[in-house]
Amino acid sequence: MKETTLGIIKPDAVEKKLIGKIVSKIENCSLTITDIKMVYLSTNTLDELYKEHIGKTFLPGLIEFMSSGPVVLLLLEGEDAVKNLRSICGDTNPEKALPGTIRGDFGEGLPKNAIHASDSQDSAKREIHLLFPEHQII
Ligand code: 3AN
Repeated sequence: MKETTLGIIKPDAVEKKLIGKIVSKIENCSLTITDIKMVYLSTNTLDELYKEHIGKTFLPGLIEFMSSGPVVLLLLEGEDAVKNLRSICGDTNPEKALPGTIRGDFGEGLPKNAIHASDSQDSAKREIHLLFPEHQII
């Protein structure tokens, strides 16, 4: 089924000039970029983005890292886009991610794992609403 999903190239990968290589991997797995922008995410926006992780010990460090530099937001479309993007990202933990995946090739550890990918259609809808408000149907 054709879906839309969201990817975020994280500050570690932006700093290491990996945007091009990551975008290439994404485009090579049949996902189409329908919008892209570089932004700084505020702690307020990150609180909302990561609200499912409230109470987890890693959340403050994750928010500090995600607000430490620019990120690249990717709006992506394609067949089974959510699953497809998660699969090219690889395991959350770069040490467990397979070679060839974005996290396997470019992740440093946690939370510096190069990319965020929505984990379901519902999450994608919520995250796109938050980060690409200009795409809402009015
Ligand atoms: P995923 O991003 O693969 O869906 P989640 O939702 O479990 O994984 O975690 C969200 C983000 O939180 C991860 N991308 C990672 O940056 C960070 N994270 C997850 N587990 C840890 C951990 N144990 N220590 C530090 N950061 C973590």
